[in-house]
Amino acid sequence: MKPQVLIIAPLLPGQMAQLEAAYDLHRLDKAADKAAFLAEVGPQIDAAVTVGSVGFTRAQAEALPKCKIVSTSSVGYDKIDLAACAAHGIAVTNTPDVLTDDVADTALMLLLAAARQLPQGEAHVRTGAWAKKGQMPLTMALKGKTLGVVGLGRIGQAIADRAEAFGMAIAYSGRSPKDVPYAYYPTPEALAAEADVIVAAAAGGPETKGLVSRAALEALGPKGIFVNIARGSVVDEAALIELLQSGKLGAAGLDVFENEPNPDPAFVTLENAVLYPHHASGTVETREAMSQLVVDNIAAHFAGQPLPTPVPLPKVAA
Ligand code: 8YV
Repeated sequence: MKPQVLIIAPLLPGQMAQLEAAYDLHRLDKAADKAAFLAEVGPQIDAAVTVGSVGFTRAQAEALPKCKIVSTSSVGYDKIDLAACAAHGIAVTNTPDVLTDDVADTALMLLLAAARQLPQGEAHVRTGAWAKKGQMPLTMALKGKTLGVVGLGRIGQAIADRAEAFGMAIAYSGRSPKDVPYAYYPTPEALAAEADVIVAAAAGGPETKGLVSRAALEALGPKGIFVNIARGSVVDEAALIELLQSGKLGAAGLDVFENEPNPDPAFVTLENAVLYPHHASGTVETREAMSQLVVDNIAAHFAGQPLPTPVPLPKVAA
């Protein structure tokens, strides 16, 4: 009998075909009554596939007594209940590295669009304002400015590399200093006081909820720019909206929001916010690489080989 794999959220078609050829798939993503479907197939499931925006819950772990691995097509795993996976002996894998460049590119795209006012410039052309009103207002150069990275992990470092190529100085904040040639600050507030731009690149989850506080956004100031390619939970979103509305924060470039895919409706009223629908890894090339890494992790599990990209799990209380 083939291993039984639960599809909580699908991969790209090429990788789904690989899963279909190797395993018996059970499509929870297509089930009308998901609770009934889980009750029926849950006891036979050996592995599960999901994505970052969907995750894996404690209830699902409890409904899959035989499941030994959950593989997510995402680098973030803030919607996966790691404690439940640890308690039920379920390994977790994610998809780091293959998406680093696209996510870092998106951070710079959002920063440039916010700093050079791309949405406003496009409107200036499309609406005929250029002919009627002449040149659009002057904007902000990146060269010579300081970029503060909140969370200098793999993606944060890739963003810093790109920003340096644009002539920016780099500073960062995080739990502890790293062996890097950048100024370190212990908090985002301290970092924002010294930076012209801050980019949130920290992992999502309870430990980073509200990490970029109202005080940090206020410290950026009316010419400051905030970029978020991490998670909506990483910033005080109410403060972000209020400060953008009042002009106490200059601009924002946002790929992630609370309450996706229905972010706070205030965002679409903000001319000084560049908005992107959580699509930083959303290229054919990167999503195929992420999907393939999920397939490879599942295959390694069933072959009894080391998992390519395991997620560290919390220790289970004795
Ligand atoms: C995923 C992401 O595509 O990798 C992550 O953590 O946020 C994105 O790249 C998204 O989570 C898929 O739902």
